[in-house]
Amino acid sequence: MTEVLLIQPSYGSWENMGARLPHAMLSIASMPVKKGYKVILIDQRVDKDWKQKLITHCKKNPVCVALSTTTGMMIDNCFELAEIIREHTDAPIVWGGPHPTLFPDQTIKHPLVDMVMIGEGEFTFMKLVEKLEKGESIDDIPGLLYKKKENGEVKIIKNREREIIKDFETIPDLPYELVDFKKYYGLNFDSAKPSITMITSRGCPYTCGFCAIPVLYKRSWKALRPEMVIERLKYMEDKYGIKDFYFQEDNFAFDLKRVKGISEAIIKEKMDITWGTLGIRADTICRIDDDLLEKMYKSGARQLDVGVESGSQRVLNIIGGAKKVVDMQNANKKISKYPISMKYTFIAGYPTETMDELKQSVDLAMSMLKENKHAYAPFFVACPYPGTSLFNIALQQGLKVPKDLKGWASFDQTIPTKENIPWMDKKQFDVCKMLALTSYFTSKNMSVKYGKAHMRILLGVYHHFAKFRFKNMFQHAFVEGKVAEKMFYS
Ligand code: B12
Ligand code: SF4
Repeated sequence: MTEVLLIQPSYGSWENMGARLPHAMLSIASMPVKKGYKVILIDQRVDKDWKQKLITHCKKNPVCVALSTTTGMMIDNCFELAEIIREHTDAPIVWGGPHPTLFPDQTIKHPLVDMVMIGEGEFTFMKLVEKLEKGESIDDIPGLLYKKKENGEVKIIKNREREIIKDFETIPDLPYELVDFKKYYGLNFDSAKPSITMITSRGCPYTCGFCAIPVLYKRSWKALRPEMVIERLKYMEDKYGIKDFYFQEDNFAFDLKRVKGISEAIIKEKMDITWGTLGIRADTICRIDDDLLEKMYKSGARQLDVGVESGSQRVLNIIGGAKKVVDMQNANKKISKYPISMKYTFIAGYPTETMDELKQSVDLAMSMLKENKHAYAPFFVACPYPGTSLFNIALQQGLKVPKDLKGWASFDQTIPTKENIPWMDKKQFDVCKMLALTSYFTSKNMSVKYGKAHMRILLGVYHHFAKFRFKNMFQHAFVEGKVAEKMFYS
């Protein structure tokens, strides 16, 4: 049978910290694998021989080759891959993921793109594979853009729009056999226990101004029922010995009945696991009663990530998403009784934020860290990613928008650049960048979490200095910022 080739491109600097499972690729592979297709997944991030493998499989003339990308430097990595693919096969190169979904018409125009798939790929990619293999017309696949040759001319065809998938359980379990678990991490980079990311829900109904999720998933939310989550957890534990799970989703706890069901079932099944999640809101934590909190802890909850964003209610109101400072404080107080690692993320430099308001964020972070010894509070510089209302604000403020797909490759805020944040003056920008680095080391929990032994010692010493800088917003002679950029991003 002809192969289906999926390539997970590198993210760039993020790999310095390790790689998580390639969820997009595993997810779109799930149906073809179930139907018996020979699916090959090459992960540029973790596979040293990726290039040789890519050439070998391209030479076998696959049905198509799939690439996935967010906005930013990943696009350049896709170009590198697509050039190799072009050289060795005529198979169509299909692009998907957040960036092509936000800019389908612009993406398809690039010569290294043959097809663009908008939005969730599971069902539509399956259809595409089947039709391409049978040589059938692909003009009834919703959400697909493709190039068609007619009378020697290349035309761009845009099929009808597609709908959001309604039932999450209709997507088969991921074909984990396509990857080598040892190359990935979940909750902690150096966890003694085998640890992996898992996704049990998708989407979020809120509308925070910096977040693309409401646009990508049209404010929808869907999830696996607790029974299904447990079935999948048990499978992972039994088959692969995984003991540590990180639910990498946007709003894991949107339905508290579901969280209760999952926690109770883990306890009932006597599963010896720990878990954490990326998606839990502070107001949700405030709604959790003591009984459920106890059950969550007993079932293994050990890391919760909460988006605090700002210590100023005025700024929170501008961000949107119905967040309240008081909820952050109450949630922290409630959870501090448990040895659960809390990651509180803040955004520095949102439009109209004053230095005083930024200081309110610093003070809130410090008070939360003081109250909860299991917390850490990383700051990020506000970045106007496309698909967000923050992006529209940036446009009004004169943000220069890339004109084509190549241009978007340099729109990467892993290291924030002043040009992409037009509302900020230089002084505020420098302070925000300083906070973004020092916040990581202000809490000892964070400085000991990552890195090898010698790095930990070094970071342990730096912690005191970082805390001083952070607390006092002291940006003067910030040489370590330059060192960090060189170490991690060059
Ligand atoms: C985990 C995560 C990370 C992790 C790991 C990423 C990973 N996947 O391993 C880390 C920490 C590295 C990370 C970093 C960043 N991230 Co991030 N991340 C996420 C998060 C929360 C989950 C990603 C995931 O696993 N999704 C699950 C999979 C199944 O969904 P998916 O990738 O969208 O794929 C589906 C469809 O898009 C489609 N599809 C995808 N690819 C393809 C390909 C083909 C051929 C087809 C047919 C379909 C298809 O089908 C899939 C199944 O339905 C998402 C939010 C989200 N819910 O997706 C943000 C998100 C992707 N990140 C985002 C951002 C902004 C960043 C950073 C820039 C943050 C920063 N300031 O540094 C960096 C950039 C990294 C980079 N170079 O790309 C934005 C991207 C917005 C955009 N315009 O691109 C998102 C959407 C978050 C948001 N709230 O807006 N991120
Ligand atoms: S609650 Fe989280 S996922 Fe939902 S819109 Fe806000 S930031 Fe995005």
